[in-house]
Amino acid sequence: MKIILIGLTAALMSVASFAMNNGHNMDHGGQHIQFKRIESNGITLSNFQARASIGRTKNSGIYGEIRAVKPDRLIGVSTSFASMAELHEHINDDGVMRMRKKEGGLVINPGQPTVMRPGGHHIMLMGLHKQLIAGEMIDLTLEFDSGQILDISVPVVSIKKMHH
Ligand SMILES: [Cu+2]
Repeated sequence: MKIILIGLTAALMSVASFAMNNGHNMDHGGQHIQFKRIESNGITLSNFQARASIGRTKNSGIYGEIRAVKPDRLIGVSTSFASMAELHEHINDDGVMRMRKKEGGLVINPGQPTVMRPGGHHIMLMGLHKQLIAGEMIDLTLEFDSGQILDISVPVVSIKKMHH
C-alpha cells in the first residue's frame, strides 16, 4: 500500500509541476522540443535538455546554461522522475575521467554563463522511475543560494540530437 501511495504522490507532483509552469514548453507535437529561455529575478536559464534513457539504465543527465545578474550558486535539484538528483562534476583522476558530486553547489558568476554539458558539469539523475523518452518533458526544480526556486519543464532529447 505504501508503495502505491508513493507512486501516486509522485504522479500528482508531476502533474502539479507541469501545471505550475508557464506553458512555454508544453508543445508535445514535435519530436524535438526546444527549451524556451526562462528569465526570473536576474537568473536566466537556456538550452536545458534531459538525455533520453539509453536502454534500461536507471541513470541520466540534465544539461543547460545558467546566467545570473548577481553572484549565485545552484545548490539543489530535484525531479519527480528520479529518486535522486545531484549536481555532478567530471574530474580527470590521473588520466581517468570520473564524475562525482559537486560539493557546495554550482557557482554562477555574473557575465559568464555556467554551462552544464555531457562530459562536464551536469545534473545527475539516479533511480529513474521510468524511461526518459525523446520528445517528452520532465519536471525539474532548481534551488539557488539566493533563495530563488524555479520549477521548470525540460525536454527529453536523444544524445545524438544534443547540441553541446
Ligand atoms: Cu554524473
